[in-house]
Amino acid sequence: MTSDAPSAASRIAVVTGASSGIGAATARRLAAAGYRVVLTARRADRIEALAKEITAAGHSATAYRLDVTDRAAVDEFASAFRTVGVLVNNAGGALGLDPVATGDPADWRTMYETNVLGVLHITQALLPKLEASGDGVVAVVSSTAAHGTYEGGGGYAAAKHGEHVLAETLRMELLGRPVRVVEIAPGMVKTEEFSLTRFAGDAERAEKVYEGVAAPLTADDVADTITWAVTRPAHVNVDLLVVRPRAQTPNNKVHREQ
Ligand code: 8X3
Repeated sequence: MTSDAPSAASRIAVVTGASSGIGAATARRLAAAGYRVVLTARRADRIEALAKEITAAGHSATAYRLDVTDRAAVDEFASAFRTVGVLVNNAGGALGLDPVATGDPADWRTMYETNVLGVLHITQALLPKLEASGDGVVAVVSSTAAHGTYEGGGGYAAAKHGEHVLAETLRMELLGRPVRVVEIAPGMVKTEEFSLTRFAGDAERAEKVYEGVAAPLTADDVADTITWAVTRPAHVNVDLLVVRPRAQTPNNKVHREQ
């Protein structure tokens, strides 16, 4: 590392959506890298258990129940900090796989609220604390759906495109200030909940998404790229990192073994 690399030790990393999947894996990795990790999610029992696990492993973690779509709660959460080193905007997700012609507007609204407004709320609330750290990093976990679309993906891709634009714009607006904005755009990641949530708990349909795919990305694969990106020296901004499994190429094509 070069001399302008701040040490992770004693720096705070806030992770949203830390109750499972990419968020939980990222919390584990950032804690192992020396950050004092603050886990946030709506499900308190999950993040409390994870904080215990991380602490038992000799690292630092605390849990704070938070719904990022609740602005008042986000502002109260942010008021507890003087400085924050890293914010990982991971909370979000997909609902449904319906064509534009029949998609449920309520699903579209929820996806916009979680994937865009949730990121906006907590990023706005923590921005002064990130700047005060002298080298803040805002990581935005978007998706390959932030950079292209596919049949049935209209609502999710629209929200993820919005999240991408938020990150891109914020980076421009922060030029000259000590805050980096990093976007990680994962493709197919097999987590315990992403597809299950998308298909309202239909396990069979969720499993079919990954059928025959030898090795979709894991949550930890993505956590590894996030951790790498945010731990670069302070003058290095990884603007956008697109990560997919080898079995997936752009245009939503997936290799499935027979
Ligand atoms: C997940 C990528 O292709 O399932 O963010 O929408 S995709």
